[in-house]
Amino acid sequence: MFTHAIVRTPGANFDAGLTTASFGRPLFDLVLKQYESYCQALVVCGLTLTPLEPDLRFPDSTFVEDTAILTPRGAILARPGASSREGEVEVIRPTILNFFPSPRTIDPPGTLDGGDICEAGNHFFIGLSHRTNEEGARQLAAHLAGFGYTSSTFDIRSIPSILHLKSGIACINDNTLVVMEELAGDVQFKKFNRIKVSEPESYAANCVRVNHRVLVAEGYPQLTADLHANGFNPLILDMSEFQKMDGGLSCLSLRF
Ligand code: CIR
Repeated sequence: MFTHAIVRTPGANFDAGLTTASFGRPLFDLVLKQYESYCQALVVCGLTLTPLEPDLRFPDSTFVEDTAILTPRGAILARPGASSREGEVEVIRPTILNFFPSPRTIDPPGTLDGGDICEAGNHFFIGLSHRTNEEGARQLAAHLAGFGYTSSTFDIRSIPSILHLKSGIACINDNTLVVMEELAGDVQFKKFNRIKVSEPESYAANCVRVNHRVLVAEGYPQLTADLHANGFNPLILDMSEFQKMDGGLSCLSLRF
């Protein structure tokens, strides 16, 4: 069970962040409205929020997930692979220290975005992406091993439609993955119950289990129905403005 989440309000220059999407510019009023609904949803799921102020130096800094990996046994500060985001870790460090007094770090030349790390019980899948390199993955695997967790890497560099591993996969209980079709057949995922997400709904694969609910993006009826059919309780949120900046549900919070 999670009890807390760290979130950061989007800044007025949110639309200056990185993106590969071609859905147009985000509408800032709607960004804030969707962010508020997201925060309310976390509260409905039983979490106490630590809300951080917008930081205009870092337009992508509302995507706090990329700055750290928080586990029940300890934290690791990430080292984002995009140079415009590197400074976000120093900014969030004091907040993480309030909850995790001695976080491990990812050091140069390692790079690692939290969005590439998928926790599946005591095992972690580490995505190798255009943000997370082999050295970052190696350092994280060593830290996780020190905490008593296992890990394995999964290379997504040849899959242009996803930025991070968790853009295409979510673990919603120890035994169940929501996974986009392109990844679903991989041998690493075969021992899990897999709820497959077809190509037209692939954005929705970035869903998040938060205690008794699964947060799911609005507009993806097949995945929503499949979650119900598998005994999960989806909570639907409009994510249109975050999708314009390559963001999804998991990236907007650090949950622990
Ligand atoms: C970026 O490109 O870094 C941001 N615009 C989006 C980050 C999304 N983060 C995530 O999926 N964990």
